[in-house]
Amino acid sequence: MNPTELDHLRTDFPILSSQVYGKPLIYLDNAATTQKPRSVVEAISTSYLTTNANVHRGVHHLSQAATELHEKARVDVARFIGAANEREIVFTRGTTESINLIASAYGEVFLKAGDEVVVSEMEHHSNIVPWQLLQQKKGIELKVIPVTDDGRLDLEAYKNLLSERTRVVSVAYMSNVLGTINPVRDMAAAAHDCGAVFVVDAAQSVPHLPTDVEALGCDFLAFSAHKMYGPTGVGVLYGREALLDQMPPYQGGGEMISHVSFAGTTFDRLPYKFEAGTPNFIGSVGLSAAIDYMERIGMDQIASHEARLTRYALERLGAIEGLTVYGRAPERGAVVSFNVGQIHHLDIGTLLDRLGIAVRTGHHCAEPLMRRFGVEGMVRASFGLYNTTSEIDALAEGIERVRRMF
Ligand code: C6P
Repeated sequence: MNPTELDHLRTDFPILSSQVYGKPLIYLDNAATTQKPRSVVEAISTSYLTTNANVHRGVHHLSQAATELHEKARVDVARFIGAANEREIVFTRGTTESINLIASAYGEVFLKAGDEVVVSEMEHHSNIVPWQLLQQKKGIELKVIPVTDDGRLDLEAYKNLLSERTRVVSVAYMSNVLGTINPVRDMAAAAHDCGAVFVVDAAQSVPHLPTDVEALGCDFLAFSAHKMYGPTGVGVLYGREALLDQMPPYQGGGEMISHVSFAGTTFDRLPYKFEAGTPNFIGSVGLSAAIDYMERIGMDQIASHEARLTRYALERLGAIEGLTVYGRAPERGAVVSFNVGQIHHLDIGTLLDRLGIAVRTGHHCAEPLMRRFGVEGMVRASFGLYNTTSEIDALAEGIERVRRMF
């Protein structure tokens, strides 16, 4: 993307030209949630204004129009991530719900006391706590892949953790703290060799890298629309059809049944078996518009723009006296986490905010990883397709200003 293209693209996001405390907004909290382009907001408002009706239920025109849009979104998602068909795409509230669904429904049928689930030390709490809940319910064991000093997964340790007791391996494709891109394809192959299924938490990778579930060889993959320029409240669970078929429903209610009687209930076909209640059919349309937006720019183009930004940020921030960057993996995405000397991360975030710069501070929902690096929290700058190198210059200058205040 050249500067003119980037300037033009930024006009798709009206919020980026707003001001905070009289300063131009510099939004560097994209790993938490991205801003939305006009086309996504318009798709949502057009749905509400022209095709709003509950899906899968009505014979009337509006209901059918809404159903068509909702199901088209499923087809778009399937194509976007290379799924074999749309029966493998379950709409959820987001990554968190997708992983809870796997732990609960897959765990219900396929896991028993003594079976092992492998996660890593760099996981978001969403990929730890659902497995701990299963541990309490079923007596499974949780094994943890350690993280090296430079922020990679220790792959030797991973191989040693795998055994015939391993039933599930669940790891992030890209760390929300270190930016590390994990070699999930090779890790999936190793998990399969010992008969385990492989789950990918793709919350941070889907917005930044092309995704192909077949090439990755994963069995499940989870992500959220709001981190990829889409709306909040909708996300995706991809699952291999053969596995989803054998799993029991996650929740009961309308939409997910075939027939209900007090003698017994039968469940609907895939993917509806996992979608109890009125789905977020406006959200799915927003997600479809977000995919369309990203595809029009091109995932390769997004990835290379963000790689350039990340390299530049590492160079600029790395030159600041007393600044420690966490994570130095060669394969990494658009996230840079750091601390500056003894200055509290919250103070840095608060003072940067006064300069109009939005970053995230704290444990980033990854407390075990904070413990691994011996800190309570970090400051995190995370980039999206609309960020610029001059915003990174402003961040670096802002950090220098903060540093001089202490
Ligand atoms: N990370 C961040 O600022 P939800 O909340 O369900 O959309 O996504 C959860 C989640 C799962 N896995 C990873 C790797 C994530 O980064 C996130 C969300 C945000 O880092 C909010 S804590």
